[in-house]
Amino acid sequence: MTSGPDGYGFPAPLWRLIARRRPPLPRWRSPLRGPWLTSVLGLVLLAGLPVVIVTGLLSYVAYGPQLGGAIPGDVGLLHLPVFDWPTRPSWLYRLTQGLHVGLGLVLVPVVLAKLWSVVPKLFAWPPVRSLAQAAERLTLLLLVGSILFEIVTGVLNIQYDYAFGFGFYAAHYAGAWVFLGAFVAHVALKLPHALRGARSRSLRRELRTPLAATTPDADDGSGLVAEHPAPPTMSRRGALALVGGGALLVAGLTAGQTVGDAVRGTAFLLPRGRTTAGADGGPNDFPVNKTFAASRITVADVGPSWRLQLTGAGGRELDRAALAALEQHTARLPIACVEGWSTTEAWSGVRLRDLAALAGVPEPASAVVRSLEDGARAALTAGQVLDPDSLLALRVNGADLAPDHGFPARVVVPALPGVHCTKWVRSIEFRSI
Ligand SMILES: Nc1nc2c(c(=O)[nH]1)N[C@H]1C(S)=C(S)[C@@H](COP(=O)(O)O)O[C@H]1N2
Ligand SMILES: [Mo]
Repeated sequence: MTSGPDGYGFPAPLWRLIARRRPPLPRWRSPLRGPWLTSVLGLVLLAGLPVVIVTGLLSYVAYGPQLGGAIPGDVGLLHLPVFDWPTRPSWLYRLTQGLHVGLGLVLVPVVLAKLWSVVPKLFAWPPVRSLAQAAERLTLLLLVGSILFEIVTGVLNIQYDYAFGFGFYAAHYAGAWVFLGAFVAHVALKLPHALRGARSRSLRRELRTPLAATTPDADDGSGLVAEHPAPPTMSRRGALALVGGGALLVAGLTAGQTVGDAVRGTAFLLPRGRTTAGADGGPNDFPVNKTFAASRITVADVGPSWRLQLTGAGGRELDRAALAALEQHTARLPIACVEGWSTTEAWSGVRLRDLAALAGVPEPASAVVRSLEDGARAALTAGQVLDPDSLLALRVNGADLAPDHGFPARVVVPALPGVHCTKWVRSIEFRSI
């Protein structure tokens, strides 16, 4: 836009000067850009993004910040109201984290289309017209910057590509708060416009309007509509189909990582998770996160000399035969990774609550599990130790655990984030306070 109705508060001669000095910025000409398309895409994001935000924050809680289990540990003012993450339903984290990653990926084409639809505003001239408008542009910078940052860090993380050289969790968590603040401000400012924009055309009629009958929106001063629109090369329904098709394609390429089994092969965005331990179709044939080889544990460490150390009121050591002689319990439980993939298997072993009783702490306040792997450690809440399906698993699907899945013993707890289902367990410490 090269003229302002009243110069936006600039003295008139100055305004004319600035307006005439417009540098050779691109002139966007798509006739599809306008309040209707931007509003429709915005309302889709308004429905979907809160789910991504809430499930992301829930993942932070599920990691157990109260037991020092969350990353980043010290979040200063950004701490959430923390509660003990439940163990029921056992697929709770599988659902919340599957939604966080899955829906987050599915919405990427919608976010990109929304950015495409508003890009002329980035090149508005003059760049700043008033204090209020400068403030609004600043929130937009934070909004766009943070959502792109969250998408890029999130996608790199699920591909195990730590190219960014800083801690993923701290960055993604801080970015989430920037996004949340900017998103709330943006919705508060724009919701009335979005509702009006979406009502400016009938969706049903647009879905029946072919390319030949596609006309530009009327210029409403929103800065979205092209001043000199080019002839359309695509109808609005075509644009929606393109975005929807992109979202469906991403959904199709993602769903397999949590639906699992036969369709896991279609999960093209699933990284190393496609590696499986053991024979094809065998009991240990399901995704492996860190392999035994990558854990740097020696074969001797998991050989006949392996002992489980239990500490609590007293100390105890059990070898694998002694563990296998205790009452065994089988439960079908998911391993649900923060990266969005999950797999449900039948695990057998000793109940954690039986081990707590053996250690002389039948009512533990918490427990700390340590692995043979250097630095691998996880804390469990009382509820997670006492759930009747919480196991120190020795076997999976009727066979001994493969080394890649944590032989000699691993923790599996219903609804616990996969990262805390410690493999190659060395010790469990049951704490009474
Ligand atoms: N000792 C140890 N335990 C671990 C891990 C690890 O790297 N080291 N990875 C965790 C993560 S992030 C997940 S998702 C699950 C995956 O279990 P799986 O490899 O048997 O599928 O193991 C968890 N247990
Ligand atoms: Mo994980």
